[in-house]
Amino acid sequence: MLKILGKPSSINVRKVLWTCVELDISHEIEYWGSDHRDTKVPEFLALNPNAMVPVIVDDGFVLWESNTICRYLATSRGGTSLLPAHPRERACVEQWMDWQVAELNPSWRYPFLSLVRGSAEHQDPHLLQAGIDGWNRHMQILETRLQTTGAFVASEHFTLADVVLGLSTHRWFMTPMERPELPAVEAYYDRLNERRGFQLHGRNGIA
Ligand SMILES: N[C@@H](CCC(=O)N[C@@H](CS)C(=O)NCC(=O)O)C(=O)O
Repeated sequence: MLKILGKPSSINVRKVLWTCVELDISHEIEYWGSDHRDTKVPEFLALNPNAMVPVIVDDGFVLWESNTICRYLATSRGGTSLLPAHPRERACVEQWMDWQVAELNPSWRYPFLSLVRGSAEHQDPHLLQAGIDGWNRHMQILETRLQTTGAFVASEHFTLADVVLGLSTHRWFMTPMERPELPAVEAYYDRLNERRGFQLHGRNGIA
């Protein structure tokens, strides 16, 4: 059975858990990460030298990096609706997944650590405001995209891009800060709530 090492409170682990629901993949969770087992021990570092969750072990095959894991699960379990086979359709899904990890994710770091985690090192008001403005600017890019597709991020169909960006959208709504009105993002957030995986691992009260 697929083993997932991580904790359900981690946004990156939740990408994998939601993907498992979409693909109906049986799995077990081994609890690792802060508040659980320390990832900086040799046993874990042998699996992921970055000491981060999630990691999966699939019949002896070890993999880390949440977006890569989601893509692997889709390709190994026939999930072509989540990750299309057509090169251009697939590239579009991957583009938005990469945008999430490379652009959107770094933009929320300061405000998230400050306002949700209450980190003492992230309480400078100017840096906080700059962080909020940057995060909101990135969400405006998502708004414009969703206005174009009218439904989901890559196309009118739900894909892996919506797993990673749905969780990011949830974090944006859950963080206590000033947000611009983004009607297409709001409608998207409600549309995602029709999916069981999002109800279980996304919009469940955890930022
Ligand atoms: N780029 C990695 C980032 C993973 C990551 O940041 N994981 C965090 C939890 S969300 C972590 O392992 N933190 C250390 C810990 O919890 O011990 C991925 O997407 O898988």
